[in-house]
Amino acid sequence: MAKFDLIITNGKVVSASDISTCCIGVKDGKIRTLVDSFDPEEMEGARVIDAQGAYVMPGGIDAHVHLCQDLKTGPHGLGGECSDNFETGSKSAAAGGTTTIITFATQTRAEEDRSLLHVVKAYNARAEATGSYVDYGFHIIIVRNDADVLEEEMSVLMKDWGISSCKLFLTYETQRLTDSQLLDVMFAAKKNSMTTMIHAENGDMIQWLTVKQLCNNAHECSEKLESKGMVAPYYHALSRPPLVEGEATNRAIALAQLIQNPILFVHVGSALGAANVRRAQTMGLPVYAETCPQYFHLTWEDLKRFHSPTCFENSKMICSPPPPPDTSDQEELFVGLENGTFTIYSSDHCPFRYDHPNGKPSGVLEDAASMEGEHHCTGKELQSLLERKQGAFRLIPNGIPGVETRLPLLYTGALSTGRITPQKFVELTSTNPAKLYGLYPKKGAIMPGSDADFVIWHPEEAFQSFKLTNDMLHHNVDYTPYEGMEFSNWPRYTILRGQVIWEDGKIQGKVGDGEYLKRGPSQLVRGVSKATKDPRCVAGWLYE
Ligand code: DUC
Ligand code: ZN
Ligand code: ZN
Repeated sequence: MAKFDLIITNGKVVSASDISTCCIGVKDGKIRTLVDSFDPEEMEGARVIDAQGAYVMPGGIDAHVHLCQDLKTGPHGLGGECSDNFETGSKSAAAGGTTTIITFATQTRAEEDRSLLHVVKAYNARAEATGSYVDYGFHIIIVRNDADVLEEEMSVLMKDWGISSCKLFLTYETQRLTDSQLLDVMFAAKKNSMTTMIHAENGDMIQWLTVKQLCNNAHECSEKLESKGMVAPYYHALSRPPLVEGEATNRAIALAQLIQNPILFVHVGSALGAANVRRAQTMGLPVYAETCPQYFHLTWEDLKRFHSPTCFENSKMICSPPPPPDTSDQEELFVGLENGTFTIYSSDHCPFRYDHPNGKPSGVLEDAASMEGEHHCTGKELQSLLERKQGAFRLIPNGIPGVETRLPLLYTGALSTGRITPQKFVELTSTNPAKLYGLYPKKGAIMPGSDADFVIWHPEEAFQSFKLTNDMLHHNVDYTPYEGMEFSNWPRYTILRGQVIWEDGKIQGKVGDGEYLKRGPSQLVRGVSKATKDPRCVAGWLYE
């Protein structure tokens, strides 16, 4: 019997701390050994991949992916249809070097969604309906604070499902929690060793800046974006200036500090948000942050790129929080990548089709006021309708695709340019997500005993940079926000538990190869510093 199933030679093997030129032996889906070289007889019967001097990294872990999810980001619970299911989304992940994704089971305020266990079972059925090309786990989004449910079900989610993280919103009419409700859920999370993920945007600030209201004498206030007719997609960014994230991060940090709850800010997109996180970390608080490619590769300028008062095209760039105003903000975010402010780098893949009635146009089509006197339409008619409706950014679902482009964008924008080291690349994209979400060292490591998940890049000197077009991607979305962007490398092989699932531009894996991952508590969170136990800041007695 062959000693190894797979051998990788001639790689620059990168961990979160080191780079070594060595060979890797894999058997039964696990890494068995790292050695200088193998004897010829040890290699008999094994598939040998010659990495040709390229980087060999642990497979990417994308801890923020939306698949098969009801995404109600608009007013009155309006939202689009998530266009990727587990099959298409995970195929796209594999083609972009990612071997593990974590997606969101989502509670709603509907009565049947009171039970989190019900929500997770229903969501799991969606995953099982197709299966996945890569391994996957779930976060849970919690939008209500029912005491009995939190008391009885959080522990079951942890124990039976290995769901060790929950996401909470400070914005969106149908999802946001008040400060007191946030404390309720955070407290339950803390008691169950679950990591709390926070979407930090101040919903009231957004609403106030955007929506026309009746002022005194029943006159409409004329100052707000919608009163001034500033409703094209570009104004989505003006409705969410960096201060919106700045206020919400500070508030969530204070709430979490009060009850000593570790938190992770998802999709941090502003220099101000990053600075608030940094300050909390310097105080010794267990505050972590995620950022995403869109905050390094898009700015307000991109939202203006096709901008005209009636142009819907920019809906392709609408995500929340929006991209930062300009490149000076991006410079500060790059510093946060290198200095540890950002713990993880995820895609926030949130796929809506552009030219589809259930995609980016869905909110406009569903909104009674917008559609008064109109008939429903598709295709070309749809575009002209949307232009007449001036885009109406409040009705456009928030989110852009990116699970496949996540690693190549970081390679091109930060590793190739020397802004981050290869080790930092691995830390942000694989090792830290594994530790933060309780998957380490099964995932996120190249060590004997770890799952044999790898992304192997092209040797740099042999790779011809190229311009991306959406038809190269595998998601079920009809656009990429990075159309035409030049890429300096792309994953050559993606390997899941010893099996090559992507090779030289072709999918080799099968849907169903991916397995569900039960996760444990965060392995990053440690004790809190003495300073943070001061009763002037912390209600430590809660735990006595
Ligand atoms: N939050 C996300 O995490 N993704 C897309 C939309 C949103 O508000
Ligand atoms: Zn969010
Ligand atoms: Zn998201």
